[in-house]
Amino acid sequence: MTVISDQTQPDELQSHFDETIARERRIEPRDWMPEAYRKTMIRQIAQHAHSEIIGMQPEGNWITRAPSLRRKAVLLAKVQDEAGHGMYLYSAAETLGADRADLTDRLVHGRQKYSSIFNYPTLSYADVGVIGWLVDGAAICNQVPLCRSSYGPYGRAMVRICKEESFHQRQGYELLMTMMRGTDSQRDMVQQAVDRFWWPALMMFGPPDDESPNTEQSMAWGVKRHTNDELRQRFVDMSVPQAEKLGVTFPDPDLRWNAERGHYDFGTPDWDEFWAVVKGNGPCNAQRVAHRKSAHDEGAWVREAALAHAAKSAGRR
Ligand code: BYC
Repeated sequence: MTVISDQTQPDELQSHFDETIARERRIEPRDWMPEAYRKTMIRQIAQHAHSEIIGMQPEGNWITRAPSLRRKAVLLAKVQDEAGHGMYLYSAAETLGADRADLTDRLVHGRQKYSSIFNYPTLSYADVGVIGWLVDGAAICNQVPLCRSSYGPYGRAMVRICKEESFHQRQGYELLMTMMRGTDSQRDMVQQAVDRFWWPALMMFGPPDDESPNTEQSMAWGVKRHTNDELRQRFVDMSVPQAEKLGVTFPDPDLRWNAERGHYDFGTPDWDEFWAVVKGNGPCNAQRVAHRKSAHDEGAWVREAALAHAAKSAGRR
């Protein structure tokens, strides 16, 4: 390995970085990295952090209407976990030189993205279960490989996040199992929620590989470990037996086992709908961003008080 010092030339720094990636070692905040790598990491980590924070809204909407004290406690804990995930991820972005206040500013002014899935409404309590099962399930499928992402702070944040997401997925599935053992109208609610969330969940993995501008470079850098289509297929294969056990169907007439491929074949998501949602024109984009902005504005006094307290404590020391 190249020994790095203040006198190291740019081409040596680049080859040290390339060697680190080739050896599957981690890039740490103190290490030199190409500007494009830094930019990609900030982009992905910030989008991920924003998704966790905006992702609190669809389910948070049901906290006051949870059907029992137990369900309410579980949902509160889950939504708080998502806030925690957002915080680790903003911290990881800060290790790359990003400023948290600036990232939030970009989010609320529509200059940075968050996951398309959170722009769909939650119309019944079954949606809470379906989000846990399918949305957290898709998130786990996407994020477990990210535990091996080449950027150290991101990979390490992912380990803890995935542990919590797997609890979230199980609570969603358990909620749905309970509803499926209930009345006909509860079973209908579950099926309707599955019908509404199945395609948006498949879109969480991003556009098809041949329309994904970032995948090739991110794979070469070890930022992403699988392509969007590979993970989407893995998710479909994993979800079909779970749906059968639950007693629901997916709204896809082309979904069937392909023995030759050893995978399920499935239909094509509506990519026009995906891009419309990503560009800000989904059913709830405006509402989600406006809510985030008002929470941020109303929390200004808390941030100011915390800063004043920190300055006073430092003065006393
Ligand atoms: N929604 O070249 P591509 C959670 C954008 S939170 C919106 O394939 P990349 C949870 C993409 O950013 C789950 N935008 O991009 C929380 C790019 O635009 P820019 C969040 C999307 O980065 C609370 C363009 O489309 N998970 O689990 O290689 C409650 C082209 O795409 C989406 C993460 O953030 C989308 N679905 O791959 C419950 C995981 N897909 O930036 C649950 C980390 C694509 O060039 N992120 N775009 O302007 C990733 O793994 C990758 O960033 C993606 C996209 C697979 C999402």
